[in-house]
Amino acid sequence: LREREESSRRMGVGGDGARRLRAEGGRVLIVDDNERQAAVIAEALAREHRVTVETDPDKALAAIKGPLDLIIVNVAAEAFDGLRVVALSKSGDARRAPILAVVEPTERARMVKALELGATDILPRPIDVEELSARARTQIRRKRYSDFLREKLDNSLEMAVTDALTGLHNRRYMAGQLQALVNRAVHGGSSVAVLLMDIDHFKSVNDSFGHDAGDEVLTEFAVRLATNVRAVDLPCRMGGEEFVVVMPGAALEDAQRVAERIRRDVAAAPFRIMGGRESLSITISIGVAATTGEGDTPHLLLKRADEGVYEAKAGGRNKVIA
Ligand code: GH3
Ligand code: MG
Ligand code: MG
Ligand code: MG
Repeated sequence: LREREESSRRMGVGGDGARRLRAEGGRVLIVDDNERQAAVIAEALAREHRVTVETDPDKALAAIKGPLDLIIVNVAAEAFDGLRVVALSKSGDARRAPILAVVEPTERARMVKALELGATDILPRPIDVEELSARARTQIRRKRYSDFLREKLDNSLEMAVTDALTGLHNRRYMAGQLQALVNRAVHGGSSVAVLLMDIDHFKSVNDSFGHDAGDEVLTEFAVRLATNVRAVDLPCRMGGEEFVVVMPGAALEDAQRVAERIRRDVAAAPFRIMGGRESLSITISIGVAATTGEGDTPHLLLKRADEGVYEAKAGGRNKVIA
């Protein structure tokens, strides 16, 4: 939950993201066998950026694996193939880092090759430190901005399929996954089972202790749920105090066993609420259904599980009904 709050905060343009964008300093790697030239470049950039120099080709190939905001490669280097460093940078962990290629202006073919291999910009020799600083700053700024956009996109994609309170998958995600799994089951693939869970007398938690305490129960329930299913299972919050676990490959008996384990784990130890000041006994009712190989649809599966919940409630709650 805390992670989620942090990622929402990171998303805001007015928050940390913007501050990070404004910060000019970047992580710069200089790959150059010409020590004097490398020193000139490093000195020009060191005031604004965090600079690392590699004059050894093998070490350079290791260094391009780290997180970087700019790689400056001397493609006119004598001791090693700078063009190879450019090419390898584009396919490694640092592939999103822009590459400034230091070139000999007379070596047109090499310059073109560097650009073809993925260099973002070129820097002609002899090095003009002002031009260098300006080009480096521009490349780093662009890199930062595209990192920012990518992170924002990742976060919003994640938020679209995640329940904000518990961090479990949300109903929309569950629906998509269940549809795909049922389709596969219908076409002769492996079975899929669902558990539908409803917290018993949840309204009385809210009525007695307030809505925030109710939320604490939901969050703690999510933890007990998620820790009692297999890694391939999909624990989801449908909304309110209703949860689903989708179990790929599970037969009805497997699902019943898991459901019984969850039911027992919830009932076994009271839920601590209000910062640990109160504790509450909670129980849940669970309906279980699995694909039959004939006429299965997500809707029918969930409907059968829901009938199980209904029966469990009618039979006194704290029960699993398949
Ligand atoms: P039953 O045993 O029959 O399931 O009884 P119940 O009280 O759990 O069922 P009911 O459907 O009457 O009440 C569900 C309550 O859940 C009502 C609603 O206020 C509460 N609720 C729904 N969503 C949330 C939420 O996000 N947070 C909190 N705290 N309460 C919620
Ligand atoms: Mg309910
Ligand atoms: Mg209800
Ligand atoms: Mg309920």
